[in-house]
Amino acid sequence: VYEHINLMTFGRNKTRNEMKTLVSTKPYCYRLFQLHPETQERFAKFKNLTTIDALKSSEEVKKHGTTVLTALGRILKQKNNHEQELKPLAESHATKHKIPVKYLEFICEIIVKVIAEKHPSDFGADSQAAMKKALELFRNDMASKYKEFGFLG
Ligand code: CLN
Repeated sequence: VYEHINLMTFGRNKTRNEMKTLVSTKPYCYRLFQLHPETQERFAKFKNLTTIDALKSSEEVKKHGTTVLTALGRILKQKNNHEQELKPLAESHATKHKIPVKYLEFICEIIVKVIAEKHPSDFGADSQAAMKKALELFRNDMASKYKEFGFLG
């Protein structure tokens, strides 16, 4: 994600590591779990984290956030030629984790909101719109692949 944002003016003068720090991964996870508790139930490994403090201090949550954002960043960098990256992700989320497309909408919305809140002057309306569009394309392709795997999400 940070690499994609980097491509879009935000953080133009920042190094990759600075961007990593800026786009810290945890707020996405606990915001998602707070707003949409049903999403947390899909994670056997996070079931014991029942308070916001437990979520905030969990190394596992941090690790998973990095896994997700790294995968998403890799996909966005393909600029829509992401068939190869997307397929295994769609397969696992459709057949193994059974994640409705609606949940993907939730997390995409939160990703844009968290970045916008944290960096209001750098991530303005244009960047937000570009990011939303990119995430929408990602989601649509995930939904099509879901169907190929027989999951109607
Ligand atoms: Fe996810 C695992 C990327 C949204 C639920 N997810 C993974 C893995 C990713 C990954 C890479 C590890 C490999 C694998 O199983 O496949 N997830 C993403 C990306 C997005 C994403 C990219 C969207 C931006 N994932 C979601 C949610 C959904 C979910 C829509 C619920 C809330 S957010 N994902 C899972 C679950 C696992 C997983 C349950 C398995 C976690 C584990 O037990 O290790």
